[in-house]
Amino acid sequence: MKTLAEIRNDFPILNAKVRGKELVYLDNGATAQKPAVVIDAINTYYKDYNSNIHRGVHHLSQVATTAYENAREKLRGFINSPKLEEVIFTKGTTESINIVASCFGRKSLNKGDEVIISAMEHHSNIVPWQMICDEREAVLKVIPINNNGELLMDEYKKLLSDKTKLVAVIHISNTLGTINPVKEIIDLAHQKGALVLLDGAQAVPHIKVDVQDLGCDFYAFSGHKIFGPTGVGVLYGKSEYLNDMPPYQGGGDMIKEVTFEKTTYNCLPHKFEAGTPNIVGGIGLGVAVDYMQEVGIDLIHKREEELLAYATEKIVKVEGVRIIGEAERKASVLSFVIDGLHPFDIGTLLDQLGIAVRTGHHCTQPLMSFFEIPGTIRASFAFYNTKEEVDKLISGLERALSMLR
Ligand code: 7TS
Repeated sequence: MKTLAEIRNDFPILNAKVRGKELVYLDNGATAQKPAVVIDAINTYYKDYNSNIHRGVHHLSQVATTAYENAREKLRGFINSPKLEEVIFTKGTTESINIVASCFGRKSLNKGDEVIISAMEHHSNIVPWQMICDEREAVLKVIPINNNGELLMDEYKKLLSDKTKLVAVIHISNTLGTINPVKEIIDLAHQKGALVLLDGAQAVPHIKVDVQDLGCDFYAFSGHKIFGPTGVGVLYGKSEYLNDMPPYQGGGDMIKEVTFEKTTYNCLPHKFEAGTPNIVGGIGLGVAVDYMQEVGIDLIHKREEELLAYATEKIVKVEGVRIIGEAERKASVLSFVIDGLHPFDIGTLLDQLGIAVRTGHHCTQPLMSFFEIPGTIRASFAFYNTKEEVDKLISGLERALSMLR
């Protein structure tokens, strides 16, 4: 088992100085830092075997293809997908959700059909559904939440009907940290014959995700939030549904045969992977999930739970602080507001101390309206963060308060 010091040593950027201060990186919800093994893998690809993949007879192309397809297998194992073909490489969560909204929607949504999302969705799990519902004359329904930031499951049950075709919900909220009861959500939807997509962008960094155990039909996540490169992510989907959906984009790689009269499409996963993909991104992401598994998801979860408990206990003692998101089951996301002060001003002062937090609406504007706030200050922790960093956040906040008040 790696010690905390060893873990921190694996991430070169954690030794950086920002504005002359030691970096305190608490913006992991936006993007996580990268371990040296991932950075090295990217470097090695470009130095030693940069080449386009699939159908290449030459050596480098074969090496790159093998590395890319090995990475797919690693991701399959990471989420325990039963079939390799059900793991589609995308640009990230946003693209994964757009693929399902667009392709499932065009095939299966008709006038009067219903799609259910929740009040705590990221914009990327709202807007694609608004767009396709608009186009298909389907109706979008929203599961409400309580003041702690938990879904009202009784209301969800009332929304479900024979008209419900798909339920798309966030697994863990990026703004509130709420861990949603997704198994129950899936079971209830399936009883009505509706499919379920989970936005797992904030879940895969923190907890073990097993798509077979969950029973979801689609699962979307981004590589950059799990210590991999930007511009790559995954859409998991059950092959029976992916096979049934039309392709997302047309182009190279997604075809079997093209004539001017008729084109036939490639098998999964290639049908949804038109054009040259983010080859180095996929390879880097494979290394990132290897790294997470080496550290151990259980250790990651345990360390983050401790950090969240420690930070929550300390922050409630800061004068005027109100935590936004007090669900019973929470991941290591701590959003808060401070009476009379704008989140942006606090964020700017913390930045002067080398402390990186995120301020604003976190791409969840409907949630901000619900809580009647302009935004929050959000500290989001990864397993490489320390209690000393939490202490620096708290003393930074106190300093900011004494200057702003
Ligand atoms: N879904 C959730 C739950 C997210 O947290 C994010 C990004 C996305 C989808 C979109 O992911 P992308 O990789 O496709 O952009 N969330 C955040 C955040 O909380 N702060 O910056 C980005």
